Amino acid sequence: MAFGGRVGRRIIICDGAESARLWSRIGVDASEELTWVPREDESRSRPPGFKILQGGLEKEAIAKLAPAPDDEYALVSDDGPWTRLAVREIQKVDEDAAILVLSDSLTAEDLPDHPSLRRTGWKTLIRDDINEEFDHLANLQRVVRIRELLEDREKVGILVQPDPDPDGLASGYALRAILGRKRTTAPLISFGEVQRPENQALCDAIGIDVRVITPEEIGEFDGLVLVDVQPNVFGDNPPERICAPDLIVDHHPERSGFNPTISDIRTAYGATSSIFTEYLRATNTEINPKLATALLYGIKSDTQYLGRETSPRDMHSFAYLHAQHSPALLRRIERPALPLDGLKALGRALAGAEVRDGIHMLVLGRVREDVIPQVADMALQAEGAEWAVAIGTVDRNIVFSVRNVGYVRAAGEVVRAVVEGLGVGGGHRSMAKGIIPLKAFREVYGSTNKNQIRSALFDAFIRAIHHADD
Ligand SMILES: [Mn+2]
Repeated sequence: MAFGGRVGRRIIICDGAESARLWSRIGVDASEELTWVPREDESRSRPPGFKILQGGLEKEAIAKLAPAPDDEYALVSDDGPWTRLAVREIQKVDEDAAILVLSDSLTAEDLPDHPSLRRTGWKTLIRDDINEEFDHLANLQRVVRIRELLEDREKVGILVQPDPDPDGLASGYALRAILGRKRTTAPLISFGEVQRPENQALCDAIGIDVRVITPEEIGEFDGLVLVDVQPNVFGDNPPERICAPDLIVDHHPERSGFNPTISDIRTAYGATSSIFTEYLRATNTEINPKLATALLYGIKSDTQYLGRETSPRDMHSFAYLHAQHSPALLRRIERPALPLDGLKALGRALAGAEVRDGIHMLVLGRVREDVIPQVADMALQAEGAEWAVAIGTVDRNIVFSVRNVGYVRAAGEVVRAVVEGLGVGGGHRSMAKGIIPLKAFREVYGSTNKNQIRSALFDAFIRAIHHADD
């Protein structure tokens, strides 16, 4: 049996003129053969495009439609006995025919047993689409107001948080597209530069630049928008201009005491990028592959790949963007090119690799910081590894990235225990990062050579991982 593309017809059988007219309104598909079974009082009101099945469904009526084995059927009716009869008549010509019942009032109990039968209702189908359209409409209205508010401004500053993350960067980039502005008239601004390597990779891949400004320079902008951030992030006493911006679009818990002209704060959302995806869709703004990739990455990183605080809205936007994004660009962002000396350091570390007590620890020596998390990702693939720890020296710090298989103690907790009293660290269930100043490490362990780092951190990880069992 081959399940190739079907070549059969769709035979649509409507119970009465009303259901036939409903079908003809949704548009007639060339592969559909429309059949109308008149009710007693409506023999003269044949809906256009419909064949008539005179005399009801009895007396081998279905055979008159010249059914073939590949044909599919739809029965449009709210009448139980009519539908049961229709199914039985179809079974006579094709015992395992595919049958769709379109009805809002019939339930599974009203329908006969038939293996390939599905039921759905017009109202459910249309209701979902109508609700979605109303959502688009509400978003459209918000964007219309935002555009009106900002259209006469010469220079709109799009303020993201200091050391902006992918969600903020993508949202700011999307807002500029929605406003139809260029980087000169709507620059992304921040009080701190983009620091994390993967965020820098996003900026490089997409072509996003962030201008670092001082609080005084806020005065150059006659329009100010806060994206993925609220004024409280800028200290206890943020500049007055920041407390009364033109617009705030964010998903963090709503803070009071500020006076934006317009605010759209949706705390149920996992990412501000999802809000901007809705704005773009509602206004039919073109989402090119770069923009789609940036927003997709924004949602992905803020929700830990749709795992944390993700709403169905984020899922919807993610699925929509996924169809438009560039996989090559996304790879460039998520897997930044490794420098050769980083690869050589990895080679040396791998030469002595071992998995002991479920921990695969690789000590890289001095490397560029973004090499460390990439090595940790890879190291978890070692046979028997439940934990991967990649350790490198960056500036005056020991920096390490931790990954685990997910069903062990949370990585963030383990790292906090490891760095306690020595440095800083934290993270989530299966990913975490720690930083210990070389000076602090030397004070406790005497030396900072690779062997000392390996043995001291290995012992600390063993203690932290098994601490939860106490
Ligand atoms: Mn965010």
